[in-house]
Amino acid sequence: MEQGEPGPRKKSWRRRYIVLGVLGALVLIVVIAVVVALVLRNDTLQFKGIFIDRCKKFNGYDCKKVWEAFEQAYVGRDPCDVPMEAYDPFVAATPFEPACNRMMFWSKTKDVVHEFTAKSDCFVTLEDTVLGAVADGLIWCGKEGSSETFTTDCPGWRDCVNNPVRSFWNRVSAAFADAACGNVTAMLNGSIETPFSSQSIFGSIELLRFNSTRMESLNIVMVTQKNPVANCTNESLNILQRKLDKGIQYYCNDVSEAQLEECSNNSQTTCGACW
Ligand code: JS2
Repeated sequence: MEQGEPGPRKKSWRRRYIVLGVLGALVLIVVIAVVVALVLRNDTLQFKGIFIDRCKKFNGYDCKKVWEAFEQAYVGRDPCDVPMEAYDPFVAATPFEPACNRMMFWSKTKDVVHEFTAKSDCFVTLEDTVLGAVADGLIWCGKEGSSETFTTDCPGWRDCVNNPVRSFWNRVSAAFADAACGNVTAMLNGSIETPFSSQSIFGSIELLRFNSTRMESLNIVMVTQKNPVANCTNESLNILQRKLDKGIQYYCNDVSEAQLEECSNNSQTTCGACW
């Protein structure tokens, strides 16, 4: 044995350290993989729990079936390859009785419209039905090769057109508009230059599905604040009227937010018009 070369005893210890090191690394990788799997599983269970709790607030639905019809649209798929038609089974699993003369659409007025509709049963928005309530305010997506529902690292609204959230809202908005009947209301924002946009969901999907065989009128409520930027004479409303089914009567009222608030506080008993 040459001078300086480790002896057999030292070699065997070095071999043991290497084996222990490799084993340690393997154990660490397994522990990390298990923790990640548990976190992802927990993500899915948490999201599913919220979804089903919300579904159960509505009578007459098999919420397990509704959940399965919802998740089949995106689970295991590229999160940029979920077309709106993927949610057709979900829409089929959540039929709802249209509230003729009480249906409320909106655009750029989410907070004020829901503050208004929450105070009475006079109006119903998509988010007040099981169709919209189960996913309102939530983010979700799937990934190829995974059976989990992810709530982080999902594509944003504008990252790709066919993402799970955008396609969901496009599809359920279409279903809600297909059921629009009687005198329908839509709340628009008088604090922006263009209260009606052809690119919005209201302008590109819902308005185009309003049908005079079911609908009598569309009543625009232009919500104005102290310094209104737009009102019922705004040019964008001419574009809206050109797109509206000619058999549907069109009305528009400028209403201040303060007037809405005062009226909705009083209209808890009777659904008198607040405009
Ligand atoms: C609800 C969400 C979320 O008439 C309304 C509703 O029926 C809605 O579904 O679609 C219309 C509003 O969309 P629009 O005209 O594009 O207005 P906006 O204020 O620019 O967009 C609000 C977002 C609508 C779709 N949407 N709706 N609850 O959690 C939700 N998340 C998104 N993306």
